[in-house]
Amino acid sequence: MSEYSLAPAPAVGSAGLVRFTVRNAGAINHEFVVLRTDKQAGSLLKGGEADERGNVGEIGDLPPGSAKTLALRLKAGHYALICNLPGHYAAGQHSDFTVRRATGASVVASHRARAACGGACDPDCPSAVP
Ligand SMILES: [Cu+2]
Repeated sequence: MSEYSLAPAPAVGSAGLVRFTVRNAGAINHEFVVLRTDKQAGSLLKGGEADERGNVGEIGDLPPGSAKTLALRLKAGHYALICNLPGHYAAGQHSDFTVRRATGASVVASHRARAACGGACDPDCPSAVP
């Protein structure tokens, strides 16, 4: 992120543990908020700030030049990544982020160790499928 911009690379992740390493390349403080929402990241304005409904995690004030990592267990779906410091969201500091349903061998492997969960470990756990 930089002044009033936020650009995740890649903009797509897989369900499960998603690690965001957020670097503030700007000259002023920013923050990083992850919202699970069906709305587009640019359609959350409520008054002067973004509506933070669906907040699943955040990094508070991130000083210029610093980086922090936020690890979140995310379900498949659409997310908005925003900075909601006063005026920043309205200035365009937001981005869409998609989490795809995890599929294939990696999921099977990660869930094999807890095969007895019956799907209780995670909504996307293949064990939940009859
Ligand atoms: Cu900001």
